[in-house]
Amino acid sequence: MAEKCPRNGFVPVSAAAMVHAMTLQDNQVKGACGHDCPDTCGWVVTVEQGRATALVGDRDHPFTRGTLCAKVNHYLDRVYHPERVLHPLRRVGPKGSGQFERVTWDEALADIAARWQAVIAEHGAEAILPYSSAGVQGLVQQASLDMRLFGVLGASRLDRNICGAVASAGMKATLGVGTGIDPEQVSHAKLIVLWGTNTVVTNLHYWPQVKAAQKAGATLVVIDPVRTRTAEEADWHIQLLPGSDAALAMAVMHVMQRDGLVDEDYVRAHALGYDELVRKLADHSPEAMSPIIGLPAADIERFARLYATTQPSLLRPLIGIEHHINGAMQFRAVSCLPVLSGAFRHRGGGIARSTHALHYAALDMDAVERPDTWKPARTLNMRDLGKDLCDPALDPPVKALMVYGANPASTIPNQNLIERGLAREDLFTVVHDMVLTDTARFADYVLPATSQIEHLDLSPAWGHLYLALNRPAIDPPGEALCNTELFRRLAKALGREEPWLYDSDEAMIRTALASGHPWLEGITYDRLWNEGHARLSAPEDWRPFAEGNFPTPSGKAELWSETLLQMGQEPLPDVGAIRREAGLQLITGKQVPVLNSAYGHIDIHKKRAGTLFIELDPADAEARGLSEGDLVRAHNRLGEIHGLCRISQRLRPGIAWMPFGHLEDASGVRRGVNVLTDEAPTDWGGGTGYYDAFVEVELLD
Ligand SMILES: Nc1nc2c(c(=O)[nH]1)N[C@H]1C(S)=C(S)[C@@H](COP(=O)(O)OP(=O)(O)OC[C@H]3O[C@@H](n4cnc5c(=O)[nH]c(N)nc54)[C@H](O)[C@@H]3O)O[C@H]1N2
Ligand SMILES: Nc1nc2c(c(=O)[nH]1)N[C@H]1C(S)=C(S)[C@@H](COP(=O)(O)OP(=O)(O)OC[C@H]3O[C@@H](n4cnc5c(=O)[nH]c(N)nc54)[C@H](O)[C@@H]3O)O[C@H]1N2
Ligand SMILES: [Mo]
Repeated sequence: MAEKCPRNGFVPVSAAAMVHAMTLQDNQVKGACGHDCPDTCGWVVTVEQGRATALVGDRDHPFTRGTLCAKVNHYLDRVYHPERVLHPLRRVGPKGSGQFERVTWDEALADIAARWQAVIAEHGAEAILPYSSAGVQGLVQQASLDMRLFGVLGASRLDRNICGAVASAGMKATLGVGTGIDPEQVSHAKLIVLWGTNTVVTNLHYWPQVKAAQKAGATLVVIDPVRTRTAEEADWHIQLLPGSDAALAMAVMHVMQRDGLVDEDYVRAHALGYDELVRKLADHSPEAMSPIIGLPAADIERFARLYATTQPSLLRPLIGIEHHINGAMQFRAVSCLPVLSGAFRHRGGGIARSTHALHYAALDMDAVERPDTWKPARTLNMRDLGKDLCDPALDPPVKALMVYGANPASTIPNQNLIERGLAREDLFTVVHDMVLTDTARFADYVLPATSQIEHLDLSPAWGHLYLALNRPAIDPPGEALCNTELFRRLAKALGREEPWLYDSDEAMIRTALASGHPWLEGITYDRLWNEGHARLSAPEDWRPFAEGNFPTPSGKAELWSETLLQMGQEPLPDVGAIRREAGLQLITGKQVPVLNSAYGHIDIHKKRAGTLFIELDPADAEARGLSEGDLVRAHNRLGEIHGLCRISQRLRPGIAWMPFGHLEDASGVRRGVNVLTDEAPTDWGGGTGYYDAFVEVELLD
C-alpha cells in the first residue's frame, strides 16, 4: 500500500523521501523539467514558508548548465497561475462550455468508479480508452500505475505514435535501433547536418554544442524547407521541398556509389543488400531526383560530395521528416547514409536521434509497467481519436475516455472531428490536468494535477545521456494529486486488491534502477537524491556501430530488409509516397513561447506568441491579392482557421507556415492548426503526416 502522510492522507512520495526532503541543507531542492522536450533541464527550486519563490537552472547539470528556456524561466507563473485547476470539478453546462462545479475527491472518485463499472458491465472493459502522452515526461508520472490499472482492467490500449515512433520505426529498419550515437559526440564532428530540426527553438541546450563545433571548424548544414532561425546560422541551408528527404538521400547514395566514395570495406563487412541497392540507385541520379527535391542537380551533387568526403560526419534529425506520410521511409533512407560513408567508425560520426530508448533499455521498465499482469485488449491509434469517437461501427464503442498528460483536442489531427466526438452525450470523459485545456472543456470530470515541483519522478532524457531525479519541492496546492496517486485512488475506488496497484513512487524508481544494466552501474536512488543527476555509464568514446553489431535480424545494417518485405513495404530504401495536392502545403512548427499546446494561457507567453498568423511566400500572397497584416482564412475540406497574413522570405512558393500551439485563432475562436490536418497515416510506424496538410488562403470578408 502507499505510505500515508499525517498531513494530507496519501502523498506521492514515501515517508523516507519526506525525511530526506526535510533534512536537506538550506531551502533549495534539485529537480528536473518534466516537459516533452529533448533537454530535460536540471533545476533548483527555492522554497520559503512552503512556497516556491525561485526556480533557476542547475549550474551543475553538464548538459543544460544552469540555463532554462523562455517558458520554464517563468515556470512558477504556471504553478501559481490563477486559472490552475485546484479541486475536482464536475460538469454543469453543455459539453465544451467549460462550466463546472467543485466537488470532493470522494464524490468524484466514487462516481467515476461507478460509471466505469457500468461501462464494463454493459460493453466490456475495452469500451474504456485511456489516452495519455508525454505531457509529464518521467518514469513514474508518465506511465506506471496507470498502465498497471488499465492493464488489469483490460481497457483498450493506446498506440502512442505522434512523436518519435515513426522515426524510430524507420531507423530500425536500417540500423536495428531508433537511437544512434550520443548527441554530445557532436564536438568531434567535422560536418554536422541538422536534418529537419529547428535546434535553436526546440533543443536549446544542444545549440551551444553545435555552435562550438562549428566554431572549431565543422561545417554546419541545415536541411529544412523553411529558413528557420537554425537555418539562418548554417554554413549552408538546403531548402528542399517537404517530404523529399528520402529522395535526397537516394541521390546522395547514387553519387557516392558512382564516384567510388562508399566505404566499401565497412559496407561489405557490416551491411546487407548493397548489390541490390546499387542496382536500384542507377535511376536515382541527382538529375532524376532534382524535380522531386526542388533543387538543382548541381546542389545535390555538391552536398553528396561534401557528405561523402568529410569525416566524422554527424546527421541529427528530430521530428521534421517523420511528420510526413513517407516519414518512416525518410528515416530509413537517411539512416543508410552513415552506413555507406562508414561514418560510424569515427568518433562523432554517424546519426544521433532520440536517446529515449537508451535510458529505457537500461531501466527495468517491465517491473514498472507490469505487462505480465495485463489482460489482452485491442489497441486504438491515438492519431485516429476523432474517427474512433465518431465511428458508429466501432465494437465496442468508446464509452469512457480518460485523458491525462495530453491535450488531444488541440494536438491530434482533425480537431473538428475530435470535438464532435468529445461532444457525444453518451461518452463519459475524465481529464486530469493542471489547466482547463481544450480537451478538459469537454470533460464530465476535470481532476487537478500536480506540477513538476510537487511530485517525485525519475527523469530520463531524450536529448542526452543524463538521468535526473526530480524531487518534490512544495506540497501540491489545493487538492491536486500527481498521476500515480490518482491511479492509486482510482484502484481503491474500483475495489482492486492487487498490492502492486499501490506501490509507492520511490519503490518503483528503486526497482527500475535495480535492473543490473551496466549503464546503471553506480547510479543509485540515493546518489541521484543527493546529486540530482548522473550520466548513464556509457563509455566516453562510445561507438556502438564502429564494428557493425547492428541489432537487426541479420546483425548487419539492412540496406535490403526482409522484415519490410514481410510487412508489404518496399524492401530497399526508396523515395516513398510524397503527398502533393492542390493548394499550399501547410507546415506547422513549434514556437519559442509555448510547449506544444501548453503555456498559451499565461499572459507573458500569450503576448510573445502574438495573434495567430499564416505565413506566405511573396509569390503566393501576390497571386491571392494578399498583403501583410490582412485578416485571412486558411481552409480546406476539414475546417478553417483565421489569422493575420504574414509575408516572408523564409518559405518557398507553394508552402505556408503556421505556428503550432496557439489556443485561439485571430477571430478569438478556440481552434488551433489541427483543424486543418487530417489523420493521413505514415507508411509504417503508425503516425501521421502533420506537415502534409494542404490549404487555400483568402481574405476574410
Ligand atoms: N520551444 C519549444 N520547444 C519544443 C517544443 C515546443 O512546442 N516549443 N516541442 C517539443 C517536442 S514535443 C518535440 S517533438 C521537439 C521537436 O523538435 P523539432 O524536430 O526541431 O521540431 P519541429 O518544429 O516539429 O520540426 C523541425 C523542422 O522540420 C522542418 N520540416 C518540416 N517538414 C520537413 C521535411 O519534409 N523535411 C525537412 N528536412 N524538414 C522538414 C520544419 O520546417 C521545422 O523547422 O521539440 C520540442 N521542443
Ligand atoms: N499540427 C501539429 N500538431 C502537432 C505537432 C506539430 O508540430 N504540428 N506536434 C506533435 C508533437 S511532436 C507532439 S509531442 C504532440 C503533443 O501532444 P500532447 O502531448 O497532447 O501535448 P501537450 O500540449 O504537451 O499536452 C500535455 C498536457 O499535459 C499536461 N500536464 C503536464 N504535466 C502533467 C502532469 O503531471 N499530470 C497530468 N495529468 N497532466 C500534465 C499539460 O498541462 C498539458 O495540457 O503534438 C503533436 N501535434
Ligand atoms: Mo513531440
